[in-house]
Amino acid sequence: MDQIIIHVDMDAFFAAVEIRDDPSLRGKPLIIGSLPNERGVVATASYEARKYGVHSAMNIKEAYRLCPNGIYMHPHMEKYKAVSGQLHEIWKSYASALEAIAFDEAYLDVKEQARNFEGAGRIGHEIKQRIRNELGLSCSVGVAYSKTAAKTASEEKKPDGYFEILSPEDYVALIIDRDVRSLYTVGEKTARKLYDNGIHTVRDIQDRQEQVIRLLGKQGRWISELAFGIDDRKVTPYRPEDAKSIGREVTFQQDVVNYEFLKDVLLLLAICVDMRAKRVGLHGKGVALKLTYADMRQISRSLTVFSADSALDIYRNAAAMLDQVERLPVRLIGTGIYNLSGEADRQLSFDDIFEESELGKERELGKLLDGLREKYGLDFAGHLEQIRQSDTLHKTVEYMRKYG
Ligand code: TTP
Ligand code: MG
Repeated sequence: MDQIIIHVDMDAFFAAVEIRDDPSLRGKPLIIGSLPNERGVVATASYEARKYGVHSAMNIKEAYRLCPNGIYMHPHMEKYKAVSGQLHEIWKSYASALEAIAFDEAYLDVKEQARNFEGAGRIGHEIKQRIRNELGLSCSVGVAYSKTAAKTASEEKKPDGYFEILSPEDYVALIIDRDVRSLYTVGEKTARKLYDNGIHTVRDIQDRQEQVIRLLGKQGRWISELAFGIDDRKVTPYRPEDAKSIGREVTFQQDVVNYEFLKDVLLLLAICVDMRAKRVGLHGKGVALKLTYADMRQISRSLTVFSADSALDIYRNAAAMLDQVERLPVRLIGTGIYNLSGEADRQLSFDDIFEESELGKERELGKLLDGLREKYGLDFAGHLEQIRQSDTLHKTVEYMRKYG
């Protein structure tokens, strides 16, 4: 047994913190996000609200239609961030490596501390107990032999859950008849490709490995392995606050409401970040997006990726995260990479998985820049080196806004 991994995920995190701080909310359908009369989406909902069908990322109007008697509240990010810090302190004390993948969610490598799965079970229960006693919150814990299995385990008995998946055989037995989307990295797009070919369940992937690999290239190989419970990814120490990162941001002279324009800006920022990373010889495994809204509220999103070794990777991931946020006027936007290391991940790189060559990425990037040139009448490709300078970047962005 190479690894013993615990995955912890807080239950209805933002909502749970609000309920803890105002017990009169307990037992009620609580929706954190926009208010029904605003534009925007649901960040999260209490389990009582979920019974009405309300869920994260749902349009707030739709949530209100389903749950008109719910209590609607804006998020208090500073408060959740503080709780996240307290969670880290607890988690850290049990792990030789801690990989925080969100405010409320982390992988812990507990092999040294636990020695065996019984020990890991004790640690898992103790973490739940301490989070309840010290922070007044509930979480779900998964104990497993791999990251994928640990995440699946923590979801299994949510909320206030505890579950173990101790071998690839147990993992496979659990998921074999589930939809292909229960496999890590299988999102909507990949799933559709599989469905179109009559591959619906994990069992189908097992039975038709060759076809899956033909269809999806190296990603196909990866998900075929996952379908048999194989996942050797290590817990990579990461704590958003401490991580070394490379980032670029711009503050606009006037708030921006056009999100397509924000994406164009992200492309330039991604190029700057990538140039810097290449210059210092660092590779990133996470992409972050940062926004300050006109009301000074700041949000950040981050995503662990297999590699962020090209401007295109950074841009695509940052743009995808931008698609998820509340569409309010924006004062500042930034993107960056984190989880830096001097070596590209040889185990499993983005290229291995998606079989997209560096050349392909360069071409795609070229196309995107051509798009900008047409839209704004600026020859970006020839000026990338200058755009790297903060002043020029800022001027370019303001120019684009005026003439776009
Ligand atoms: P999740 O862990 O996905 O959700 P949750 O903790 O609210 O509920 P559960 O784990 O019990 O299913 O996300 C953690 C927090 O991140 C969540 O409380 C709010 C925030 N969030 C958003 O703001 N937008 C989103 O689309 C999602 C998924 C989460
Ligand atoms: Mg959660």
